[in-house]
Amino acid sequence: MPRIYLTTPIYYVNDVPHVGHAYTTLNADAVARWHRLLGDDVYFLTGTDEHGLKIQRSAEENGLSPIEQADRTSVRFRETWELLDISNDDFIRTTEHRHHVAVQELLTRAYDNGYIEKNVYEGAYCVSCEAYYTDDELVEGNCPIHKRPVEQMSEDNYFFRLSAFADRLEAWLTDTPDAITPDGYRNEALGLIRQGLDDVSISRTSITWGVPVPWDEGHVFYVWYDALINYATAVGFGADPERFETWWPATHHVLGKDILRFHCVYWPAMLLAAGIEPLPRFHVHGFLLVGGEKMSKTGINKIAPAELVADFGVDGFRYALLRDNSFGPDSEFSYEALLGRYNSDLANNYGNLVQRVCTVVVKQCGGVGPPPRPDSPLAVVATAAYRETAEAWDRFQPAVALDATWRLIRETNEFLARNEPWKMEPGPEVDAIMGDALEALRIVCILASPAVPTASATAWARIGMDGAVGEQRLPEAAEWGQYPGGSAIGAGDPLFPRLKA
Ligand code: ME8
Repeated sequence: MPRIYLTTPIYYVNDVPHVGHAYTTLNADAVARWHRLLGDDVYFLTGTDEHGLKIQRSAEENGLSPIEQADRTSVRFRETWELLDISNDDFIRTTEHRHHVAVQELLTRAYDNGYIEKNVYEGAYCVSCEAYYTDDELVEGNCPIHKRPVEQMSEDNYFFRLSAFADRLEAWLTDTPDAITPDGYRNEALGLIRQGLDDVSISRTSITWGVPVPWDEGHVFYVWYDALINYATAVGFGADPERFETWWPATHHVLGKDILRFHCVYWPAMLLAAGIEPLPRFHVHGFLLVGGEKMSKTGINKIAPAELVADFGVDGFRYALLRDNSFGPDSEFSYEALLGRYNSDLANNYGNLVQRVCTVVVKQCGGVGPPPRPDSPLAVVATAAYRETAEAWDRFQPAVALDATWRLIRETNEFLARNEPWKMEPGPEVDAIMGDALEALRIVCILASPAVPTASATAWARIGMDGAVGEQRLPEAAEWGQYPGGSAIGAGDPLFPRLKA
């Protein structure tokens, strides 16, 4: 059975999630759901990153201990993912015992292999990034990401010999065209490697909130080198070698471009240092911008997912965010754009199709769904829509996949508008048209379910289909002609009521 292990970044618990975090998690969730439809064995992980100076300081500001801060905020992430119907199989917290074991095991292997050594570190540090910057990476003396002042730090550190891996990393990226998608980000990672890789400091003595270095008490691992290892922890690294070997070759990491350097350069090198292969695959997206600025926890432009769910519903928010913001480039986020998407694609198209089909079948076909015609003009449309949808999910392009699925919705609506079955007398002609429309709708419910799982389940039941829509198996279930005919069709409230501006 094909297998896929999908991960999101583990988010910092200094503050609650915003729409930017929801964007990453939703894209990963939709891909996970697509792979379940394919019958693949899926393991989908998300979680929270709880160590380091950033968390220690926000705890102090809130008058809490670091673990209290982590407990309170981690739960806010969990609640948000429940609200958004995220289908994760696991939720990891870096403060868990299983994670400490894995971090110590992986880094001890790298140490034993001679890739970690002690030295003094001095440099400019951004607490928001939890990262050191060289002087030429700073923008007017500020952090290039947060545009805020950096701090000068000096400490006795353990260093990871990143420089030893430059050639192997370059060979990996040139030999594996789909190692990082979209392709522009692979070029970015190659650029970073070709610029030259310095060794990096991976431990701190100035803080205690972290995983202790097992061979030198008084040092804790620096937050990034603890955090990245979560991906290995969750599939059994250091505890269950058989489980780890089952999942690791199928690893796909989903992330924003802000953390590309850590994921696509440092993490593969760490894995090689610990003797772990094959290297994972990476799917990188750009920033959601508000007024041209990155939506961020420290900015004033952050929006809570719950605010949008209140207006659009869970499925409405899921679909509009996924469809309106292509995976890869930066994307300007706007409420008006979401509203436009919701009304055009959900209220006027998907919702309207369900409503129309059910109403006409109730009125003109006695409430019983007729079977489709094998030679329906919609059959070729459905076949092409499936092919394009599947191909786009496979390339990790949810927005493109949904566009292809929605073409089948639009064409089915146009087919009905052309034939006007609502004006016909009951009889074979109207039955033929409605059988075709029901079959197209059956396929749509399956293909749309990764983005709009609840509405698709409702539509599935309304057209009289048995079982769960999420348990259908592709590609067989997308083949034309399977609508059984003879099922009772139910009418109901609009799935996506039209919203006013
Ligand atoms: O970096 N647009 O956590 P974090 C799109 N703990 N995506 C956004 C976004 C935006 N405006 N803002 C945030 C960390 N994101 C580390 C990760 S992983 C081992 C450790 C998303 O809470 C995007 O996925 O700062 C980005 O990479 C991530 O949140 C950063 O989350």
